[in-house]
Amino acid sequence: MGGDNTHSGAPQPVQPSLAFLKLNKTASKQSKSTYNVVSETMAFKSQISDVVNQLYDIGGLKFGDFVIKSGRRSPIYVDLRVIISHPKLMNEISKLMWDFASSNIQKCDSLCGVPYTALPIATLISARQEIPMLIRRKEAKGYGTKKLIEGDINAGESCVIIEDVVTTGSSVLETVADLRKEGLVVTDAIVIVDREQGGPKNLEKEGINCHSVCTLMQMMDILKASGKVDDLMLEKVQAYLQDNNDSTPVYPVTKVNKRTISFETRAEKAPCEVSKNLLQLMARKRSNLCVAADVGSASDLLEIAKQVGPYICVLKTHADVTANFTQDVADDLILLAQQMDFMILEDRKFADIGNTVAKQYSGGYFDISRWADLVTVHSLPGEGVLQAIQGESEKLGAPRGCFLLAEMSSEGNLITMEYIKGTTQMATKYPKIVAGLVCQSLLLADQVGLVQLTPGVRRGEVKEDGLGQQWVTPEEAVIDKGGDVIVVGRGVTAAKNPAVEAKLYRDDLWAAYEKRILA
Ligand code: 5IU
Repeated sequence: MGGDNTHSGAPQPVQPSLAFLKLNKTASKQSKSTYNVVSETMAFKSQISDVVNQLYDIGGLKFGDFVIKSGRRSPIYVDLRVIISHPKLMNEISKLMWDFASSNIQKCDSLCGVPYTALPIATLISARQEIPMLIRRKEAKGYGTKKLIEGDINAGESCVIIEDVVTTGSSVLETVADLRKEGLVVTDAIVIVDREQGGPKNLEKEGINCHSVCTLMQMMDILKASGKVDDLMLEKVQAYLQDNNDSTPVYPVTKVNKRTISFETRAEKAPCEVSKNLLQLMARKRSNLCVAADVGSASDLLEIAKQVGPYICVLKTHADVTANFTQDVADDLILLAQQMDFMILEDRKFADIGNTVAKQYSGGYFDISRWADLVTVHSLPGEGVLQAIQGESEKLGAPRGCFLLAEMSSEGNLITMEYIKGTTQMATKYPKIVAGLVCQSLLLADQVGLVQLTPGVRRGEVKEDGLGQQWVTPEEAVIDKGGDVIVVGRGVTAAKNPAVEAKLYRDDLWAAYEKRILA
């Protein structure tokens, strides 16, 4: 319909569809008496309360300490995937969502559920209301039509998004972006739970009205009233929301998103010479693996470097855990790095005043700036640290860079949203010396030259080390967390054959990166 304008250049009026007429019928609800509106609101309230209680009972709402999709920690986990095993509840939810939101939606020619949880919900609404459905693939097919959107697409027609949970709104925005690319008009999203972390606001900025059946705190109040959570948990969730009320979307739609851009292209745009070189190296060597060589002796360090050298883009050292780490050892490392094409990152985590950091960085026992291409730096003391590193590297005349520490992988760390925000602001102020961020979630998505270094990765069943370290899989680190360079320590160094293990990690991590840039 939309593209068939052969007779005149003027846009054709869009025909009102059956669904539109149906919606207009529901829209007339707005002229009801106040009594009806009040009783309807009360009916909704009791239905919402009933659904929330049932969701809790089937394990869709869990309390504890979780890492959610954005990579952030949360005391509550909303996992509505479980509803597919409870068709009656799923049906109730789909009905409630539609009844709750439809009167406030002007036009709906089609529905699109955000994969995967919302797909069956959208299907139920589609079948009941007789509104056609579209499906957005998470990955374009590798064969045949390579279509991202399945179903009849008529450019100019409207599509309403169906989603289970909205946090920052990034998943909805990804779907919106793909639908809009096809010429569809997307102005509304119906969601079950708003986690109150800026989602509706971010959606509004992109022209989407978010109709959420309930918020996280409303859900908490309902569960408190039924005795399913106590005051302590209520306070924990409240505190969590206060700390995580950032409204910066993780994957902004209108801006550039480095997540899906190749390392080659990002290298071209990197303002920091070291990150440019690193991104080029990664593309050339087809490796995004960094091995953390926290080993006790200089001979072990050199041996590990030799074994993993062919598979890594970066070797991460902690010179202070390696006995006999002399400048000769550093020279041997430099040689290996040149021969095998990798960079050296000393994970020193500088955290003092600039004047002291300058001395710790250049000179002293380790004379780090002489041999390490990169170092890690805490943002805690303020900009003086970056000025110190930049000043020393200028004196040196060799390309040097640092990773600013924005988030940590360890459990119970005290980093807050405010701290992360301050750190990212600092990073953008020093583009020449800051090669990237150490983080657990995609930050500064539009700063394509900034490399994201993500530690806390290990394959296997064990997810923690008993001393606070938390591990995710290689795929989670690259795809869910947006990591570019992935740090693996014991996963490689404690293996029987570090070379074999490094190769396996390299292959998995690179495959995940290739999958990510195709998404
Ligand atoms: N490291 C982390 N988490 C962090 C930061 C650094 O694990 O948040 I900042 C370092 C510590 C260690 C390596 O050198 O990364 C991870 O080693 P394992 O893969 O063995 O846990």
